[in-house]
This record gives sequence, structure tokens and C-alpha cells, in this order.
Amino acid sequence: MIGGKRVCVVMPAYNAEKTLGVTAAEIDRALVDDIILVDDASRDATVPKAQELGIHHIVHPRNRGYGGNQKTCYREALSRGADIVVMLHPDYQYSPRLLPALASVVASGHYDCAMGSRILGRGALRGGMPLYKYVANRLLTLAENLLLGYKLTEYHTGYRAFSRKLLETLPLEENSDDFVFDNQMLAQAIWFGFDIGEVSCPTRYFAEASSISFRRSVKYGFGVLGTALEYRLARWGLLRPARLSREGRRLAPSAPGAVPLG
Ligand SMILES: Nc1nc2c(ncn2[C@@H]2O[C@H](COP(=O)(O)OP(=O)(O)O)[C@@H](O)[C@H]2O)c(=O)[nH]1
Ligand SMILES: [Mg+2]
Repeated sequence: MIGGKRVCVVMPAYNAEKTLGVTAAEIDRALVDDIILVDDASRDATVPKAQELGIHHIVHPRNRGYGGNQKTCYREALSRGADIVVMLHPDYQYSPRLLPALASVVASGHYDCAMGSRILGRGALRGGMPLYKYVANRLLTLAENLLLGYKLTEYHTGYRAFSRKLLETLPLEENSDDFVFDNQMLAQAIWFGFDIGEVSCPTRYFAEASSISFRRSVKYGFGVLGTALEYRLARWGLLRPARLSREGRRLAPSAPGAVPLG
């Protein structure tokens, strides 16, 4: 609990057996009320590892992708009464020790979203981020700040905290099941008038850590530009995407068929 608010950590997992243990060990259990792992049909022993660690988990019978995984994460967190939800990748690329800081930014009531920025400070390249990813990150962030009319140091970090209100308001079911989900969610948050705060965060690139491939990064990059253009055209009244409409589909309580275990 922070400020009387229930804190839930969600971990979208795909082949995270080797890093789940060290990631979970650094989560401050005195502060975190609930931990949920959603396994995306991993081919390794991620699920037995979650069982061994006593982590509440859901198993997708087939791989749905990073975005689809998050939809299940947030649906389950909401149905288990979370007020603040922090997404922590189980591949140990982001430091669980910054969880309290991210959750506190949302608990303050000033922000409904908090981002762990790898650009603030000198975290990204020092942490081993490939140069092409760093350059793409900077260029895409510049384009997004211009097209979304917002000011963030980066839009691409996977370390985020959200308020219950934001997760209940955004039409997240309209979003892609792929990596661009992360970016569509930020455009939606800005569209619906939520404020986004940032916290400095180092990152780590190492063999066991999962990382989006070059081909999927390029697809993601074009998806980001598409998201920002869609937003801008909608602001000009030239487009009315369901993703940016109050009628868009939101996360319904836990869907039948997703198998809660543990
Ligand atoms: N690559 C991949 N990761 C997934 C998938 N479903 C869930 N994930 C998880 O999503 C997170 C982000 O993916 P990752 O490959 O690490 O991308 P990164 O953000 O570039 O480091 C990781 O914790 C993965 O375990 C999937 O279908 N593919
Ligand atoms: Mg990763």
C-alpha cells in the first residue's frame, strides 16, 4: 500500500524462466500488495518458476504478443482490486528497486501514469542499449512530442505505472496485441487528458534479457509514427478512430478462458 492505495505489479512474460527469480526477489513486498504474471505460451519453464515463487499467474494457451499479454495483466489487476498498477518486465532489464518511486508518482494524485525514463540521466547507452535503438528512440520521441503536443524524454520504456482510473477509462481493447500497444496507450492517455510523469531509470542489456528484434523494431517504429499521425489527424477532426473515442472498447473484467492459477 502507498497512501492507502493498493499496489499491484504485473509482469508480461515470454520465456522469462532465467530472469524471473532475480526480478521477483527485488520487489519490495512491504509495499506491493499483489503480483500477477501472465505467461504468453512460453517455451521454457516460466510457469513452473512462477509456481515455485508462489506468484499468482495466468497462462495464455497461445502466444498473444506483448500487447495482448498486457490486456490480460491489467484486466486481472483491476479485478483483484488494484488502485495502482506497475508493469515490470520479468527479464530484469528494469530495476525493481525503482518500483516505489514509480508507484509514488501515481499515488501523489498529480499523475495517472509514471514512466521509468532511460533517457533521463545517462542510463540508456551506459546500460548497453544498441546505438541504432538509441538513435531511433531519440528521433521517434522528437516526432511524437511534436505530433502529440506533449513533452516526454522518451515514449519507449517498458517500465510504467498507471492509476486504476486511467486503466478503466482508456479503450485498451482497441489497441494492437503487438509491441506498438505501449505507444497507443500513451497517445490515448494524452488524448483523454491524463498527466504523465517521469522518473530516471537505468536499463540493462544482457544475453538472458529478452529484447525486440531489429525487424520487429522497424515494424514498431512505423507503428509509432502511425499512432502519432492518427492522433494529430483526430485532433484536426479528420479522423475518429475507436482507439481515441469514449465509445471504444475498454478492458472488461477477467474474460472466461484465461486460467487463473496459484
Ligand atoms: N518478445 C516477446 N515478449 C513478450 C511476448 N509476450 C510477452 N512478452 C514480454 O514482454 C516484455 C517485453 O518484451 P522484450 O522482448 O523484452 O522487449 P523490449 O521491451 O525490447 O526489451 C518481456 O518481459 C517479455 O517477456 C511476446 O510475444 N514476445
Ligand atoms: Mg526486454
